[in-house]
Amino acid sequence: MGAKVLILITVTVAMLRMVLSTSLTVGVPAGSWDLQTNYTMWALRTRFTIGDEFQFQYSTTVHNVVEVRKAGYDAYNSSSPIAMFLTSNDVVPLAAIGMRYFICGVPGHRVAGMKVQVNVKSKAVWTVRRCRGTGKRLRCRSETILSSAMTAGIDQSAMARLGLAFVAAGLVLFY
Ligand SMILES: [Cu+2]
Repeated sequence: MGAKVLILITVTVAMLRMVLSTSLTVGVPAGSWDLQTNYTMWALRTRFTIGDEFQFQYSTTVHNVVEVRKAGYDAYNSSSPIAMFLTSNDVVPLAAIGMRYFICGVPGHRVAGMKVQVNVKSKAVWTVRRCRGTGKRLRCRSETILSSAMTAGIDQSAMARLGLAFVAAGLVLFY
């Protein structure tokens, strides 16, 4: 009994971790990491939540990705970068709350618009708990609703209504 409950909870937590982090391909769906995409518009349409990750996809013969501080971003200066990415399929975890600044390090490209600044925010998750029954037969169900599902290109109805059952939680408490 105890083992089953533990397994169920472990699986649920694993699912929750998968669901809560979103991989955001920079520029998608309207564009990519290129000279045409308007990253100001892209950033406005996208929510950046701690635990998400960026994917920069581009051709290495044409572009790269440089993470800089605000001063470097404002001055279009990539001379003292925080990090450089050159693989053409770079994954950048958004592991902390706060502003992040990325530019293309190829001369002329950042001036032409290849720059994006994002504000990474904390997760906003509501948990609704409903219980049925009384005493030892009390069964509770928690529904987790994400507010960080408003990312471009993601089916909101599928993401926002993600409910995860914790039916086992009640049994753990009362047996
Ligand atoms: Cu470039």
